[in-house]
Amino acid sequence: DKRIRVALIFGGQSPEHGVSCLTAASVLGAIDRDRFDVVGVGIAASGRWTQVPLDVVASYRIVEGRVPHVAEPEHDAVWMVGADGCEVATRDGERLVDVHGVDVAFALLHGPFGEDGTIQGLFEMMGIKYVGSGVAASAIGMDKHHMKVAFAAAGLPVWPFVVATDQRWRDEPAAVLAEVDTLQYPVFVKPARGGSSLGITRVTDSAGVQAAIEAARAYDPKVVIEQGFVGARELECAVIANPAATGGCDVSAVGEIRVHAEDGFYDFEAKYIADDEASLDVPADIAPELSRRIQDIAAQAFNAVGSEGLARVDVFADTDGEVWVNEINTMPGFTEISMYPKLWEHSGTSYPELVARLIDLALLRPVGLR
Ligand code: G1L
Repeated sequence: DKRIRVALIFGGQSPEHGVSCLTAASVLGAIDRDRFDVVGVGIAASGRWTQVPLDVVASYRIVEGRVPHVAEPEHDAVWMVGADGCEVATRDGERLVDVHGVDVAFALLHGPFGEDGTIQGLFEMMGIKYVGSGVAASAIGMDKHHMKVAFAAAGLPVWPFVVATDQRWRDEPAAVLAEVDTLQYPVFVKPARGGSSLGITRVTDSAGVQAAIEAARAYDPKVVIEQGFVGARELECAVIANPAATGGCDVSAVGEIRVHAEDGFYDFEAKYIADDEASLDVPADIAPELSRRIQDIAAQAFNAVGSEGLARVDVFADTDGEVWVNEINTMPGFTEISMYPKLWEHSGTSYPELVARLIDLALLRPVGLR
């Protein structure tokens, strides 16, 4: 068997465990099995790793509104064997299954306290190539504070925000609240490293800020408070690395998000699970110059955080066509119906092509220092 062995890793200890399983089923359905030999590696809610048969991965779907999950293993744990026989053993394994000679890992995981660059670090130590961003860019992409710092340092336009670190919130909450008051309301109070919309509150006046910060702190001790953008258009652009291209990446057509959630922002369900297309307009109905400006900002944002492989960049535009970068997602929703694949589909790259190209990009990268 000369095929390239791909470990498809999914589940995990994050609120997006089920989404990750659905994504694994999507990727498995699109991967070229003549070229790639896939091994399913599930991380159960307990954190235990287990090999999952591919027919089980293929069967993951929403049943009566419930997302799938990785079944808790009874005995299994997975050893992954990387370059030069580097191994990783995971928790509580009694009977260990060997997953030998993984050439490339495709980890469909993210979340606040686990996969924020950490699994990429594991791959680095094992000498396994992997799809997507490296340790630093993955961590920066999970942290709205560090992300904005990287954007600002690269000279990109960033909309006003305030950071409430744990230390500062405990030392001088009044100073934080005063700083938030320099923003215009409404503001959005968010856990800095939340991978989803959990813990986010829209606040319309200063009276509500403290409670919203406390609510966000239930998810992450670091909180960012972003000035709301009344009347802004929310536009998105997908980026994929292309070592041969000027700037090192290709950009997709620009899409526009139309908010239809009742509470006025794009919620968890709409973002990851909704199967209607009402949320995305591709291509966005915007002037060609605005589209080019957004694509240019997307490519710069990709490089500002040092992303590799892929990223989705979200921006705000006002009625005069001025653009601010809102955020980068180095692990964007990646089912066939997610924004990232949809943006590429409208730009002429199919979902199976995307999957193959991402794995090929991972294989191109050297193992070790980059
Ligand atoms: F590996 C990639 F390609 F970099 C990658 C990793 C993770 C792409 C997309 C994702 N996305 C997800 O894992 C998720 C949004 C489904 C979170 Cl659970």
